[in-house]
Amino acid sequence: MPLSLFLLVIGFCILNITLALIILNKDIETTRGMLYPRESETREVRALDGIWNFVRSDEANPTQGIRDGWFNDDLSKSMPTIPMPVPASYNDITTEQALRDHVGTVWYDRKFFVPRSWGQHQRVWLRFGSVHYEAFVWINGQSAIKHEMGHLPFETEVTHLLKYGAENRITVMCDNALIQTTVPQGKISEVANDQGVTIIQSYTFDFFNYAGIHRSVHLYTTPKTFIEEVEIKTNLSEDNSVGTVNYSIAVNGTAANEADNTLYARLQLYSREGILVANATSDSKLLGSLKVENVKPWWPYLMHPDPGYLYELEIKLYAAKEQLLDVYRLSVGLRTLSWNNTSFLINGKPVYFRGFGRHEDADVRGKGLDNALMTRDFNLLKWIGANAYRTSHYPYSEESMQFADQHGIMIIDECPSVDTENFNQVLLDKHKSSLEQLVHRDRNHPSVVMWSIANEPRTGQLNADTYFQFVANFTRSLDSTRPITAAIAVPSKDDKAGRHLDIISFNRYNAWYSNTGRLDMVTQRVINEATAWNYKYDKPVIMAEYGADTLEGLHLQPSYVWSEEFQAEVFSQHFKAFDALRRQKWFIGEFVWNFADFKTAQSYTRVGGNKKGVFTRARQPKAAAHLLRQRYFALGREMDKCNLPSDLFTYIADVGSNVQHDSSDL
Ligand code: GCB
Repeated sequence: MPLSLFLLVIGFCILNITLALIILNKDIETTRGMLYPRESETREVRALDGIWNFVRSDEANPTQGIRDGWFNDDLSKSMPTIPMPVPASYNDITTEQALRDHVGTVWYDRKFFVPRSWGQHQRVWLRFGSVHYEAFVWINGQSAIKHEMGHLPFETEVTHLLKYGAENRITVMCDNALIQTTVPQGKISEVANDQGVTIIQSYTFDFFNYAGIHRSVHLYTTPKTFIEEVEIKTNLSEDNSVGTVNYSIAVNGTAANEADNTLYARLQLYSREGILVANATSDSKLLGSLKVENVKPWWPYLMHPDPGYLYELEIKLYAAKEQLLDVYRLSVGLRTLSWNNTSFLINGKPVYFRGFGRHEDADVRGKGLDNALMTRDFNLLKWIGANAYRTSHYPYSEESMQFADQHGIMIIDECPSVDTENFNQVLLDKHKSSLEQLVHRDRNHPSVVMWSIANEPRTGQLNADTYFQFVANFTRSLDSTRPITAAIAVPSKDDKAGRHLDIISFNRYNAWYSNTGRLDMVTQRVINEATAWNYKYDKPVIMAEYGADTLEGLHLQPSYVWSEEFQAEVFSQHFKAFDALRRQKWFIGEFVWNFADFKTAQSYTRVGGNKKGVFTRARQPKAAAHLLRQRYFALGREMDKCNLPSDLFTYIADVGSNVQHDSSDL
């Protein structure tokens, strides 16, 4: 190569590296408050869920409602409204394609009464469980709060905006547009159609961009000076017999600003049976710890006969002279997490994850919180013997996190970064903010055992290294008690992010996206890829996604892609690989894609959505569910000596011990 060309190449490389370094690790705004709304002696909670009024804006004129001040009066005075349930995604509620595929802003409003009593000696807060993607909120025509980012809660004080003993109006504008600097990213373009031009939202992620007020809206009261934040960290003695609950409390209110140390907290910890097991009085910094003798640790499902054991922590905030200000209660599970380059341990015991990637998704309600569906899903998780799931590809409802705590289901808690590419400063700041909001919301859940900082980011790109170094280290600075992972799909040789993670997760679809239909090209490839990841980074490895689209009711023998037989056989070929890998201690988990069928954008590769579910969208098992159930319980039996359900194997024939299928086979 001539010298001038060589210098040019070197110059180009330096320029690229410099550009990569231009991403700065800036400080971001931190969340305050946001404790889950709970009633107590000092607090009242009221849900504003129900049927709201709804308007879809003109796509070509998304800011019309702001310019025309639709929030100043009832929406129905500005535009014809339709009824819209809250919580729910709005997309599938009507029969109109225009609403299903709408891009841009929509409006909601409703009226509500605030009791006269709320106007005295207390403060009132408005809290949204989540609105996707961006929300603007007015109370009685006055701006209350604005929040960007789906799947995460936000709240504001509305004491001064409310009319007490009178009717009030809440108005919400929600914008679902995703661009290159939103999390997740998308693209908006104008495309010619038969009527002229239309606006198209495109995105690379594989789930429908459901939007609207997805989770509950609450009004709640607090005293003037109140418990604003609680952070819990737990520990166990080496023999798991003595537990410690370290707490730190933050207070909001005038009394907190007085530098006279008059505030303190009394904490009481109750067992599940309601017996007081520990108590403490905080110092004036509202920090301290509780010691629990003969502790019952929090264990994952099937790892212990009494999984998901939770204590109740009662926190009472006092001012001088024993004046009780506020009471807040929360569930606490005591457990330890540790990890090294071969394993992940809970309470000192190595964990093998057997679970799912999931979605919050259902017919009609989309991503709207639905308690019936959530309860059914947890029953199915337990029926199938899973001990974990990843909240692919965004934070799930707070109610489901509480369920996971109670049932001992381990959560890999994922932020909304999916298919991230074109790394830039604005994106980095928002990505970090999504993790800050997530860690703040979920840090006290014993079920959360790992943070997932992204799904399938384009980690082969040049500045992925710097970008993920910042994201991973930032997450670690927020919580050093849990390991960090990301689900990666680039080949291990191209990846630049893994070195910043604690645990490597990879997604791969052998016999589906590669070598379609070839069941003989699965097992060795999975072994090779997992081994390559471990070899490159010397860290524990999880297969975070594998699977095959399966049309319920399609049966083909010999098995053929899309049939129920094929899904079962793809799983089985993976099981062989997982068992070979399990003998290498660093392989620590298998997650099927997906728990249930779910809706996606329209595509010729998707028949009514992604059909890789082990359960149908109506939450009924496909054939592979029964196979997976036998494996998950077999693993639980082998590793943790769990009991097997009596209906795990169906009676076949009394023809002697050679063909007997029961627990003695496992
Ligand atoms: C993936 C993605 C997931 C998709 C899945 C699929 O790798 O992480 O979001 O749904 O593949 O089925 O294509």
